[in-house]
Amino acid sequence: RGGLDEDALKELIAEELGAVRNRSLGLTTDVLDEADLVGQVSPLMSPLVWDLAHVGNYEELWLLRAAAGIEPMRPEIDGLYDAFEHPRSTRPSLPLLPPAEAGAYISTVRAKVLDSLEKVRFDGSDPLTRGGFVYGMVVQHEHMHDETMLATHQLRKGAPALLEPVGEILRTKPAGTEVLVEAGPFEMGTSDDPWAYDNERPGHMVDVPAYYIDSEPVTNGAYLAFMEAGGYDDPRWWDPRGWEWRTSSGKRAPAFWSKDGVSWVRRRFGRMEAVPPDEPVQHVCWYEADAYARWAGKRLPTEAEWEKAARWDPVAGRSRRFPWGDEYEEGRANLGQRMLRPSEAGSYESGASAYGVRQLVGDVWEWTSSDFHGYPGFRSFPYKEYSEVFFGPDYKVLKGGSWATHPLAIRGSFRNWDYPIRRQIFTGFRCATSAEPPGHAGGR
Ligand code: AVJ
Ligand code: FE
Repeated sequence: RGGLDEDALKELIAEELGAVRNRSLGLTTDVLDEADLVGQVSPLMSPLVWDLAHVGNYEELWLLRAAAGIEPMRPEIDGLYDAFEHPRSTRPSLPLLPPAEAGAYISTVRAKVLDSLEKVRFDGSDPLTRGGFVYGMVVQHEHMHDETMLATHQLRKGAPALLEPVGEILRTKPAGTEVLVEAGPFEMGTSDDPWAYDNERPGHMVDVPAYYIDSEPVTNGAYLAFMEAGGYDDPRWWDPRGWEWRTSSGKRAPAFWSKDGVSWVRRRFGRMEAVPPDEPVQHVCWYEADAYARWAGKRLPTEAEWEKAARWDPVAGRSRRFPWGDEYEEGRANLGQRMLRPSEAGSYESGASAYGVRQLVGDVWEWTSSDFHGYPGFRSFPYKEYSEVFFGPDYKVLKGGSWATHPLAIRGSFRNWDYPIRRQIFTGFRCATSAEPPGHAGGR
């Protein structure tokens, strides 16, 4: 992106559009039959054929109509694929394009996009097209929906549809240590990342008191200790709304876990397996993460604490794009659906942040204690419905991306958000504690 001339950037965009489309097809029409594509596995998720046509419709709205000034192809279907007009639970009853028609529609859109790409100027005064921003937005959007489609696959019952790639970078140190981040300011968010979303902007200095943060995500084994200590039965550990969720839902384990005799097993993409103790726990909601942290004598990190541990380089006095530096590098994080699971906690030494904290990017999204709000000076761009309409106390911020997140759709400044009861996403957490202020008797 930065440093590329316009032609090279357009070539990269065309390549990435092709790559993300291959990924989308590999999660839909390449691997599932018509019934699986139009069916709904949960009221929380869209039928996969909705996601497929929706990414094409979004691409038509932004890259054909807005960026290239091309007339609407099928304005009569816009409403069907407007996420605000129709909540997920209602989508299977809509007159959606059947899979073959959806496939034809999105590939026609794509052909017109590639055709118009050379005519769109990236150096004009319009911030939508400047630096190729809107193309980056559309590539990221399709990758985000691919991760959502993976969550749909995970919820789906029946024979496995996805092949699991092999090859894993294993941990080089045991989990369970924490790192001190000294008090002081750091730059949160960004003002110059060309494909950053509005909610990541503007970059601004935030002063953070000293704290300790876990050097890896909380593992299944550690979470199991909380379960075995009666954590799900003790209201002391739970936020009052969390206790309400706990008792009304009847949940007593992460999603997809069940007991097989005396041991815990999980269903993962249609296969049953023992719960691996050293893997980061995933499919826990914010209330479960919050309760675990309190039981452990800790708390969830704030969004600022998470981001400082991930991005701040105290020697250079600047924030990095990724924990290890400014460029994405293969092998430093478990991203992009290389596997269908997180790597063991303690892996990716080469992906550690300046503070020595591992797996902040990749493996599992991480719950933070923070509500989703705009930064000081926030300006919605290019549309309010991407993030601004979600600001407020209802959503908690998630950071870092998961094994299912594509590298182009994640960076240290990226902000995700969801309701505190949600468990179908690929989310875990790590804990933090406040460090004693200097002069405080006792210390740690
Ligand atoms: C940023 C993941 C919360 O999936 O609801 C997709 C992304 N925005 N289409 C979502 C999004 C529009 C969004 N999240
Ligand atoms: Fe969308």
